[in-house]
This record gives sequence, structure tokens and C-alpha cells, in this order.
Amino acid sequence: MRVLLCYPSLLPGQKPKYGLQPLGVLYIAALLKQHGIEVKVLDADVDGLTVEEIVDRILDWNPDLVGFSMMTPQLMTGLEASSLIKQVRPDIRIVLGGAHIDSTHEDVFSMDDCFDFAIYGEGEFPLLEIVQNMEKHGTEDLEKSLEGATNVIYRNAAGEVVKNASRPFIMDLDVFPRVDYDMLDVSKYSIPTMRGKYVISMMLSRGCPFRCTFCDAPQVMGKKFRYFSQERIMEDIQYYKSKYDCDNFVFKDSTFTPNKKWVDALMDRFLDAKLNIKWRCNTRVHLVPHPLLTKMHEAGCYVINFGVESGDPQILKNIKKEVKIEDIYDAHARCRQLGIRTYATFLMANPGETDETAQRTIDVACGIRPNLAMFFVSTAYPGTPMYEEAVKNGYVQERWWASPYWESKKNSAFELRWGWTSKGGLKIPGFDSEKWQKKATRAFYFRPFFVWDTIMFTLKNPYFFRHLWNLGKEILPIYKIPMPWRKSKVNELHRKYERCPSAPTQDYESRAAVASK
Ligand code: B12
Ligand code: SF4
Repeated sequence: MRVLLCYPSLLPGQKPKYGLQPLGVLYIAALLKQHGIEVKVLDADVDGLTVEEIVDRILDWNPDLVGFSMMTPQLMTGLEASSLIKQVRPDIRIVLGGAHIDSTHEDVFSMDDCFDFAIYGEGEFPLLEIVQNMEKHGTEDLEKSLEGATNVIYRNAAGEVVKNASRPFIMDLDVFPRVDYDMLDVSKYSIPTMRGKYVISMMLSRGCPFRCTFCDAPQVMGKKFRYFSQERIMEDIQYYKSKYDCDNFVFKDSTFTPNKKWVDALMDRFLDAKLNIKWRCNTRVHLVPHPLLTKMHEAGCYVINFGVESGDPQILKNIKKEVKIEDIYDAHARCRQLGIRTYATFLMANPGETDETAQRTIDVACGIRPNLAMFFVSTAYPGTPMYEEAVKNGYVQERWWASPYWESKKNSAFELRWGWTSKGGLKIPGFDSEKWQKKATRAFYFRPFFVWDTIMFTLKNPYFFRHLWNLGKEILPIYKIPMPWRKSKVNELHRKYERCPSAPTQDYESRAAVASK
């Protein structure tokens, strides 16, 4: 059995400057490989592949089963690629999985029939079970392979959508084999907040117990924290460090520090082993007490991404962020004092947002002086409490993801990629989110302190010049500064995808002929 797992492009045809390894498909691939199954991973996003290029690469490898991993922005691209594959090679089985499926389950079956089945929740063991069944029974008799498999949704012979029983989340993450980054080209993965030509991303835990209304993470990975053992974490880091000659790591855990004792013990291990790595994590401002933060810094913590979201206490309440404005200031000040760099993310257009609350967010963003900041529009991702609220109040269209994701044809690639105009962005009456995003970005990045601080940092750390250049090139087009040397294919591509995903798109007959040879 040959299985190809694809992470579709977020913005087809537009190669991003930055990216992180897609861990979902890598974990599934690692387990399949451990069981002797031939498996390939295609990260179409990091290469900015168009849908046709994705299909070409998949057909070239001639798999028996293709899996598409989908966050909501990747849904249409995944469906479109599935539809093209099915036109040419209806015998190839197609499975969908990922955050969008984890939160919407059978919904996708009402959108299209260009795929064979979907898996919700943690995909490793359910997919392994099905692939092993397929090895026994062949891929033709699909129902036989899916019968009794957990977390699977499919159409039976009568055309009814069947959802099998689910399995609980895996509590002991050590059962998962180590991810093999050789399945991708490690050198393609970097982010602007980190040093080094490339980074290795890892997830040391899964799950998040917090209740932020805009976030899909608790739906995707559950509300309970689950960990890899610290012995395993140490082995993996040391292995990757020496194998890839890389000392820059990104810990993608939803929230890194809620269990302070656990982190404290892990930091002791980092220090005892003289790991000497630089790493980045995500956490909340009230979860970094000073002794722990100091130890994290000593153990190589280079950047923390704080989800600040808003500078207005009532908005923070509305979105159930449950942090205080004092904590936001305090955490950033202590990081600066210790020399930990900070990246703060904000949401605009939250329920209750007004010009005054947005101005407060800008004031806080500039006041806390993070090293980088990003201002997103609150998006009603399916399955989140924010989605329910937004539909009820008419802030978004119900099932907005069933039509093309991108809202406008006029935006830059940066704006599209980061959801400035997605259909799921909240439209709060009387609030112009695009105007405020631009205002906030300008207020933050054109501040004398930011400019001075960044110049000084870049002089001491010349590696940052490359990122500064890239970020400048991404951010400046937002203000419509003419950049004649910069060609954008985005508008054109956009128009192309504004149609039903299963509509035939181009003549694939010649390819069919090639495939049948
Ligand atoms: C790290 C991360 C990122 C990183 C890296 C993305 C990457 N290449 O991996 C960055 C920072 C770039 C990112 C960005 C975005 N992200 Co993000 N991200 C995450 C985060 C924190 C962890 C993802 C992860 O690596 N998980 C670990 C692996 C093991 O789990 P997994 O991916 O869920 O995969 C499992 C299952 O889903 C399933 N599965 C996955 N794929 C497949 C495929 C098949 C065939 C099968 C059968 C099963 C299956 O099995 C996997 C293994 O158990 C999650 C939150 C969370 N804690 O889950 C959000 C999350 C996935 N992101 C989310 C979103 C929306 C985004 C953005 C689109 C937001 C935006 N502003 O537009 C951006 C855009 C992406 C971009 N521009 O590149 C949402 C997705 C919600 C949704 N319904 O789509 C999440 C859930 C957080 C949230 N905000 O609610 N993200
Ligand atoms: S935003 Fe962060 S803390 Fe809040 S629920 Fe999502 S992952 Fe958890």
C-alpha cells in the first residue's frame, strides 16, 4: 500500500517566506512507516503549489490512498485537488482529516462527494487501522475496510453518511513514534522570530483546558493536557539537534506553561544536559511567574508568543480570555528585562468591539513593547463558541466555509494568508476591521521606539536583517505603496478558485492517458 499525506497550500500558487513543519501529517506518517507502510508527505504550502501542481505531484507518486490535512482555509484547495484526482484516477482512495474535520465532522459530506471518507480527532491509529484493513481486503471494497474502524465517517452503499464510534484521546503520547523530518526538506522551515536558517518544530503536549471563545484548539486536541514523557522529549531533542545540526526549536504546544511544576522539571533537564538550544513557545501572560520565566530563559527560551488578543478588559471578558491588563504589561516587561523576545498576537473585530476598544488595543500593543506584533481579525472557526455567537448575531454567514474562503480580490498575499478578509471574519456593525488593522499595524511598526529597538537588535544580530527585509516586503503592500518590481499572481489565482470545488477545472484527459499507461 502506498499512502501519500498532503498538507494543502493555504494560498495556492503563493510561496510563503516562512513555514513550520506540518506535524499532524508527520505524526500519522511516522506511525504508518513504523508498521511497514510505504508513505510520503507532501507539504504543498511551504512550496506554494497550485492545485494543479499538487495533483501532478500526487499522481506522479502513484499512491493507493491520499490523505488531505485541512485547516478551514485549506478546505477548498483540498476538495478541489480531490476532485481533480478522482476525475483521472477514481481508483485512488481519498481521506480527509485535520482541524476543519475535527470540528465539523460529517458537514463536509454535504459539500462534495469527491473523497471517500473522513477521519475526525487524532488521526494516527484510526488511519493505521484502516490502511491495515485495506492491505488485507484491497482498496475496492471500502466498506469492508471501514467497518468498525474508529473516528471514521463515510457513505455506505445506500448513500447514507455513517459515523463510527470514536476512540478517546491518547493520554500517553510516548506511544507515537518519533517524527521523521527527512520526509520533508528541513531547510525550508523557518520563522521570523527565530535565529538560524531553519527550525525544527515539536509538540511536547496536546490539549488545552482554557475556554477562549475564538479558539478551536480544545475541539481539535481536547481540553485535557496530555504529555510526552520528559525522558522522551530529551531523547528527541538531542536526536534532532545532532541529526539536523539544528539548535533552533519551536514548541508548538497550545499553551506551554500551565503546569508550572512540569515545565520547571523540564527546564532542569535542559540545564543539566547542557542542551544549549534556543527555543520558542506559546503561552498566556498570567502563566509565567518570575522564577519560572528566569529558568526558562536560562534554559534557552528565546521567544515567547503571547496571545494578548485585546487591550480592553470588557473584550477580554467577552472572548473569555481571562487575563488582566496588568498581567499583559507585567509579562512583557519581565521578558524584556530578562532578554526573552516577545511576539504578541491581537484580535480585532471581537464581539462588542468599537473604535474605542480597538484604540485601547493599539495603546496596549504599543505600551507593552513586544518585539513583533500581529493584528488578526477575529474569525468564527467552526465548532468554537465564537461561531455560535457570531451566527446568532449575524456577524458571519452560517457555514461560511462552504463558499470560497477569501473575501476580497484586492488584497495582498500577506493579507489573504493571514485571514484579513476571510469569509469567517466577524463583521461587527459600525466597526471597520480593515481600517483598524491597518491603523494598528502602522501605529505599532512605525513607532520610533520599535524602529530604534529593531535597528539596534539587527546590528547586534545580523541574521535578523533577512527577516526585516521579508516582513517589510509583506507589510508594505498593505498600504498600497507601489512596488513595481513585485509581481503578484494572487488576484488571478483567486478568481480561478471562486467556483464550486467539484466543477471540472481543466482538461485532465491527457493526464488520464498518461496515468493509464
Ligand atoms: C502550530 C499551529 C500553527 C502554526 C503552524 C502550522 C503548521 N504548518 O503546522 C502556524 C503559526 C503557522 C499556524 C498558523 C495558522 N493557524 Co494554526 N495552529 C497551530 C496549532 C497550535 C498546532 C497545530 C499542530 O501542529 N498540531 C499538532 C498535530 C499533531 O495535530 P493536528 O495538526 O491537529 O493533527 C492531528 C489531527 O488533526 C488529525 N489530522 C491532521 N491532518 C490529518 C490528515 C489526515 C488524512 C487524517 C486522517 C487526520 C489528520 O490527526 C493529526 C494527528 O493526531 C493549532 C492549535 C492546536 N493546538 O491544535 C492551531 C490551529 C490548527 N491553527 C488554526 C488556524 C486557523 C491557523 C491560521 C489559518 C489562522 C489565520 N490567522 O489565518 C493560520 C494560518 C496558517 C499559515 N498562515 O501558515 C486553527 C484551525 C482551526 C480551523 N478550523 O481551521 C487551530 C486549531 C487554532 C485555532 N486558532 O483555533 N498555526
Ligand atoms: S487561545 Fe490558547 S489558551 Fe485559549 S483555548 Fe486556544 S490554545 Fe488554549
